[in-house]
Amino acid sequence: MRKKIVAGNWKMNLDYSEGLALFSEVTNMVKDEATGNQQVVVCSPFIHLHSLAQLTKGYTNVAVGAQNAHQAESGAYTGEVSAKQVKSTGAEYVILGHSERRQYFGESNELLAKKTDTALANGLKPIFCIGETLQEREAGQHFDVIKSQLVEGVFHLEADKFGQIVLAYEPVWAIGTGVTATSDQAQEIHAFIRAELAAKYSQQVADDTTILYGGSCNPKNAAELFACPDIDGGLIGGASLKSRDFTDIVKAFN
Ligand code: 3PY
Repeated sequence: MRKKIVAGNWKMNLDYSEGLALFSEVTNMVKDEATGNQQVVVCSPFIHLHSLAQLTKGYTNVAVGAQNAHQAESGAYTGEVSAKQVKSTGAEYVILGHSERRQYFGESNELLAKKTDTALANGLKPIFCIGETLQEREAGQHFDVIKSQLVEGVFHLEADKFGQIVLAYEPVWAIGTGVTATSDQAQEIHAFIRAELAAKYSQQVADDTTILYGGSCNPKNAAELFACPDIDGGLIGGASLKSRDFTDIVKAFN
């Protein structure tokens, strides 16, 4: 059975002590909420990773992730952080291909394919983000855009790697805008992604892959989104910075 995940994306927020304080609050509040095959993941800035990973000890359903990692194993890349370094903090996941990285840092599908390989080779589980812009949706290109992000970003992988990958559909027009895709719009794309996985690999791979929805997911809309058959949880931006809201989103599984 595929995992259900609520992952927080703190983005470039919270200083060191604020991050630790929020994480302690969140773990206390969610520890009895995420059970069985449900997992809570907090993707923090690099500065918090090691300390947060230490704090997850004792919680089976809480894990930590980074928000990026470099495609090279190591080397002269001033200011960058490698997948191996992320892994050494105790982090389990890494967000790759978030639209903010595609947009502000020019990350292409080709680069993201390399980052995915390096992350997997170092034992990290990528949360691989895909999603169309408003312009692309209005031009009716959203299915084509999603398909090429899948084909160029992750479809070079062997089927068995999909046990280590989470996909996240994040329509760019819903990120940080307060606009959420309706549950019908989100479900339509999630079903499409699953059908593409089945066509490329197998129905088993499609059924076993966790696909998250991201983009202004909040305590009010989470339950309706998570009730959709192909939506397996959320990648949560702003609401992950408030322990009560984040916990309420985790509770929306139940
Ligand atoms: C958002 O919800 O705004 C996000 O970008 C989640 O990654």
